[in-house]
Amino acid sequence: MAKSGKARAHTNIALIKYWGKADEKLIIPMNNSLSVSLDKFYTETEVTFDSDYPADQLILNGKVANEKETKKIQSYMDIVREIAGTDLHARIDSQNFVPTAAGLASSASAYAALATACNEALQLNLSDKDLSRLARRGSGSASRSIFGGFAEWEKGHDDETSYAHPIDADHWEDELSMIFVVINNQSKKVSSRSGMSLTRDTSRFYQYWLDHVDEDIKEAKQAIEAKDFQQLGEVIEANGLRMHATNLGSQPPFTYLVQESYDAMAIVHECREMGVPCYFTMDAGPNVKVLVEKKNKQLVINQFLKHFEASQIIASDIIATGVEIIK
Ligand code: 2P0
Repeated sequence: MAKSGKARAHTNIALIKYWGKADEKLIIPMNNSLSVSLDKFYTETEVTFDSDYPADQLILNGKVANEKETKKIQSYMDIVREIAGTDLHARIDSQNFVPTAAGLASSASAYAALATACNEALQLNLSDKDLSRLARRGSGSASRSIFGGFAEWEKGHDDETSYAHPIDADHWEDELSMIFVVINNQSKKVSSRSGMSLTRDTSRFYQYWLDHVDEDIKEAKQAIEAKDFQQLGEVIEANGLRMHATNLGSQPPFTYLVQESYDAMAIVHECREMGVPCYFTMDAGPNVKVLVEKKNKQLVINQFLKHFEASQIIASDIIATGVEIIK
């Protein structure tokens, strides 16, 4: 008899970054990270286990996935099967909901949704902590997408101890938004997986990163507790830039940032000079994400619209709730 489960998970953006693994296979990070989950970007995944299926099959946005994507999912499903004590194969039907085809689909929402759907289908009754651990095995940032609002991924030291938990912000997340400045990158993409690995192994600045990231986590948590937007903004902007600086110290050096990324950062500075607080962060690509208080969202969007096309600017609120089962 077929066993099915369907779940929705939202993507998250790290405010204090995960950059480098201590264990590549188990996906144990070198440092703690802290994120917010976004309302507008999410993945819905239905998984059906059936003894009639000879192998796992992945359907992505209605199309059979390519060999590389299918192989990655099959390795992940081997982990699920081991935990569940089953040898059933599955059909995985996954839909990404992003406002434009701007490359914002993320492995964070994908693996958080898949882990949750598997938990439901196989009736594993995993706790949020164990769900976060299971999502982590697919992609590190997915450990944080189990939760809404602010979440911290504790690096831990092994499979048992490395998982995320929510940070209680007393509903402060309801007052915040993130503005995405979508910048198309013509240059060859360095995946986050290979970028963080090269940096950990070769960057002359990596030890400095490790030595200071715990201070950033502590300061960000203090700012959340105090609902101090300026304090949070200053620490996340510095942390993001420091992550990108580690890439410049790698052998060979590389960067994800392009001229338009710097143009967007300059607009954030201009907004601050106008007395509107907002702060940027960038991940393994050229897009710039701007954290802003909801009350100032439109002002900041208007500043960006003077320099960028309307199609390049997308705003999302922060979602307070975590993964959901869809019946
Ligand atoms: C983050 N990034 O904390 C950091 C900041 C990108 C820059 O997590 O190898 O897809 O699957 O564990 O989670 C992107 O990397 O990497 C990421 P894997 P993942 O959000």
